[in-house]
Amino acid sequence: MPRNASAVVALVLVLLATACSEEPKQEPQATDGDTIVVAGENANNHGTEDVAGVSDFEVEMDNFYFRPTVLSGSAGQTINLELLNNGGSPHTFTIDAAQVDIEVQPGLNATTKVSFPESGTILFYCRFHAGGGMRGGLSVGGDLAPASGSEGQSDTKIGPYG
Ligand SMILES: [Cu+2]
Repeated sequence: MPRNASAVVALVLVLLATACSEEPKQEPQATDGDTIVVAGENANNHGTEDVAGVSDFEVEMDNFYFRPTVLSGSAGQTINLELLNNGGSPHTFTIDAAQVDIEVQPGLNATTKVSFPESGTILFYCRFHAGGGMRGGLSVGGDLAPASGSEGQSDTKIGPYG
């Protein structure tokens, strides 16, 4: 019996190791990635995407970052974001000025329509993990300074779909 039990434990460990190795290889763990300053706050950096002229875009929420971390758009642009939680914990997409606060459970998604500021960056963050750098921004042209002008707006729909 002890021998069988340890064989089971070993098999479970192998399965866990396999699951972990399926993380995207080019992306470092959040704690290993670089940190950038977005609208005056530290953010775990998982890339910047140019979304100027794009009307729908997917943002991954994971442990503990947003990918992409910075969306670079144009002044006043509106965009529909699909928030997809690929992590193992609930995460939120929260923008104080726009009164956006969406909690997404693991494996589910939600959509929200948000607008870019006139200049600079509007900060978004996860209420649960912002202290660990789970933050990002809606940036006009890649300028990461805090936003001026529009405070943003939103139209949120929550729930799994598609
Ligand atoms: Cu989170």
